[in-house]
Amino acid sequence: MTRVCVLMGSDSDLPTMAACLEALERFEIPYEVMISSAHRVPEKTAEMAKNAAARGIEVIVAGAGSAAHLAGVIAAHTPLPVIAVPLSGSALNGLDALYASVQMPRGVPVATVAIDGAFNAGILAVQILGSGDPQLRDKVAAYKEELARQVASKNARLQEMGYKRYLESK
Ligand code: RP5
Repeated sequence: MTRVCVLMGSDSDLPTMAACLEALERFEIPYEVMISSAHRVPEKTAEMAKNAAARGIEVIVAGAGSAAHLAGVIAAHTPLPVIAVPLSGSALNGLDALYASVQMPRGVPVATVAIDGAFNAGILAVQILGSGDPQLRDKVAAYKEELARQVASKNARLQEMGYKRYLESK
């Protein structure tokens, strides 16, 4: 059953938002991915948000650029946790989308990741699901251990090679 709904304001967002899907796939989370704009199809977007919980969706990720109202509008219409991915590509390089996403009014939070931080949005969605799913939580813990191993191995190489050879070998 689909657990995460990944939305984006335009197909031009898909190249960046694909990293969110990769993160979900890494943890074998069933997801759906859709284009839905808070400005261009406002009624459809609101309807989708209102129905998401009843369809079994547990977390919604919304990526949008410019005056990014998608995540906020979704959050207004659902009791589910909503994660925003502010996207760059605008004249303001995503600062506009970051502020629009993160500066939500009291009572209607949106968890906002970094500009273009789609992979982290996927990881955060997995972590939210993992809070009620011990097996998934263990997988997240194993993933973090893998990250730590990668740092240790890079550092060992740096110590062994020195920075010049390390840079040349990259
Ligand atoms: C936003 O406007 C979308 O999320 C996208 O980031 C941006 C540009 O959309 P397009 O004009 O490429 O469709 O609503």
